[in-house]
Parts: sequence; C-alpha cells; structure tokens
Amino acid sequence: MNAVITNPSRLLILGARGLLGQALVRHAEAQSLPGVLAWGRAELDLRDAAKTDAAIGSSGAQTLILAAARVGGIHANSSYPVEFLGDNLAIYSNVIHAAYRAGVKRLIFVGSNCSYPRNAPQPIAETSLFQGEVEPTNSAFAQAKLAAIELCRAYNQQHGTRYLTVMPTSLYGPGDNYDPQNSHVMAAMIRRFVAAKAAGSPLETIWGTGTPLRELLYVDDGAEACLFLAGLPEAEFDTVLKTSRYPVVNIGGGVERSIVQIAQDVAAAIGYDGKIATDPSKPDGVPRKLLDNARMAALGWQARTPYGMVCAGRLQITCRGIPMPRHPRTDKKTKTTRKPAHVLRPGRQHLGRRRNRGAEPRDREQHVHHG
Ligand code: NAP
Ligand code: UVW
Repeated sequence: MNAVITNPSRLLILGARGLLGQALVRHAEAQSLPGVLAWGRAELDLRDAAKTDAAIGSSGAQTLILAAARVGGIHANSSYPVEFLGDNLAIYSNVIHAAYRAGVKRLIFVGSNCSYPRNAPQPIAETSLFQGEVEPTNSAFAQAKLAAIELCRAYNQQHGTRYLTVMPTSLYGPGDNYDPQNSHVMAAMIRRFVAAKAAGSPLETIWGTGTPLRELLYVDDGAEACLFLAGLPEAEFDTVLKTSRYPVVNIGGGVERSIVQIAQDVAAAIGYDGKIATDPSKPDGVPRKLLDNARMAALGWQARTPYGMVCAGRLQITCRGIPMPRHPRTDKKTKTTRKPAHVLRPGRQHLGRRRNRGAEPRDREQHVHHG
C-alpha cells in the first residue's frame, strides 16, 4: 500500500513550520522531490493579499499544499472568534486566488474533521459536509474552512481548476504545538503529564467528562496522505475531485480513543503514576468524530503507523522534543533554539528558522483542543 505515486511537480508547502507542515517537509525531503518550496509565516504573511499574490505568482509552483491556518484550542477559539474567522478567511481566499492567477495545477487545501456537522452519522462520510450545524466551540474556525471548501469547488466549476480539500482526523507527533491555549488533545496531554510528573503531582484533572472519542493519526501518515493525493495520476486525481459535489477526501484510518484513554496512554508513556480525574463542569467538545476512510482506502492508501506500543515510543520521542518551558513572548531565546528547518524563502533561496513551539503553562487548567 501507499507506494504507487508519482512525484508532485514543483511543490509549494504553506504552513511549513506547523505540525503538519513540518511533516510535509520531512516527507518531501525523504522523497527527494526537486525544487520544493516550504514557507512559514516569517517568509510570507498570507493575510497580505498583494504579497501573497506576488510571492505565489513568482514561485513557479505547480502543486500547492495549504497547511497554514490560525489554529487554536477551545479557549482561544471561544475568546477570539473574529480572528479565527477573519484571519483564516483571508489566508484561504488570498492563497486560493493567488494559486488561480499563478496557474497552479493542483491545490490541496487542508480542511479539518471539525468542519463536519456535530451530529454527523459515524463514521463521517465526505457527503455529510454542510448537512448540519458544526460544534459551537469552534464554529468560527470551522466556518472559515467551509467557506474555503466552497471556494475550491467554485473555482473548479467556474475556472476548471483542480483544487482538492483533504479532511484529516486529529493529528499528533513531533513538532506539535504545546502552548496550553492552542494545543491539540495529544500535545496538551503530553505537556500536562510531563509537568505533572516533574512536579510529583498526585492528581491531575482533565477537562470534561473524559468520554468523547477522538480518532488519532500520526502526523507523518497525514503528510504522506497529502503527498500521495498531490502525486496521484491525472485520471485518479480527477476522479477524486468529482466523486461528490464537494471536492473533498477524508484522511482517517487512525485509532479511536476516549479522552480519558488518551490521558492514560500519555501518562503511561511518560511514567506519570498519579491519579487522573475528570471535571464534567468543563466543555467536552464533539462527542465523536470518526472519519470514513473508504475513499482513501479505495485509492490504495492506508495509515501505516500503529498506535499502542509504537505510539508510546513515539510519545517519548515527542516528549523529549519539548523544549525547556519558556514563554515565547517573554524570552527571545525560544525563537531561535531549535534546529533550522529546510525552508526556502520566497525570493531569497536560503534556509529559514523553525520557531520554538513550547510555551510556559499560564495556568493549571487544560484548555485542551479536543480537535
Ligand atoms: P499549526 O501547527 O498551528 O500550523 C499552522 C501553521 O500556519 C503555523 O505554523 C503558522 O506558521 C502558519 N500560519 C498561521 N497564520 C499564518 C499567516 N497569517 N501567514 C502564514 N502562515 C501562517 O497547525 P497544524 O496542526 O499543523 O494544522 C495545519 C492545518 O491542518 C490546519 O489547517 C488545521 O486546521 C489542519 N488540521 C490539523 C489537525 C491537527 O490535529 N493538528 C487535524 C485536522 C486538520 P508559523 O509557525 O510560521 O507562524
Ligand atoms: C479543530 O478541530 C478546531 O482544529 P484542527 O483542524 O486544527 O484540528
């Protein structure tokens, strides 16, 4: 499985310092793809329409993966819905329009499982899109994704472009964001239990009932799936685009665990032996969001990285990657302490720097992004 792909031509990765973006860069390098461009925000703020148009226009990109977005946890999403909607609408519309003007041949827009209706039948098929209300705690974020999905569909219809949205399930792995306000469930748990173990805490309380289920996919599998789609032969790519009204494909096939189980998995991997309690007064988020992976399976792709013991090994690796806790805004060292990423800057073809993704916990509460 997963072997039959052609190389995406002249690939541009946007959001290259994010969790998924770093994995995309790793895989592009491992496949020795020629002429890959990988940009983070430092190279190009995608909210700036003119600069985005100029940079993508002169990039020579034939294939573009849009993995940049303003991403945050339940707390951040609830506190700053204007920014989550406004920034992401700007990023998505600027990039999609610039890609059209630049004649980009294939665009892979990274959507999210959170854009499906909160009560979608499980496992969630691509045809469930727009069939109900999204989870209110991340509504602004999810609606920006839905607008971008519609925009891709509209460009395909009106201009004959070939823009595809991928809908990954919850990702975890090295390079995750450990900021307590902005982290996804696995990273939030890792941070929490690393700190609990270091403090010798006898009891850790996690938000909500602990019963919601999350499907977890190792980020390298998610990146591999994006590149697999980007490199599909023409006819197969067109079939994926036209399978349903919206040109969308799920990237699932991970393992499903409850929030409490994830906490236990992480605690065991880290060696935290205190008690774990739940706080049902705090929000749960969506009760379940298991993706139907049938379309990817039919194309011959499936997730490779098993959970369980392998996950424990991966978690230990990930934990070792957590830098000494410092707040990025109060300690300039945090911006430059990590190994440089292989990032080619627009117009200046030299290495960029990966930002430090750790942060000082601001409080003892867990603003876990149950995404
Ligand atoms: P992430 O680690 O926060 O990465 C997002 C990246 O977007 C950041 O590294 C940031 O760049 C970049 N960015 C933000 N604002 C930008 C701007 N104005 N201009 C240019 N770049 C900007 O998030 P992720 O987890 O990799 O997620 C990537 C995509 O996958 C998102 O669309 C997310 O919704 C989707 N997704 C993620 C998951 C998951 O579990 N992680 C699941 C499903 C879907 P800098 O670092 O350079 O500032
Ligand atoms: C949410 O689920 C809110 O975000 P992401 O797409 O980053 O997982």
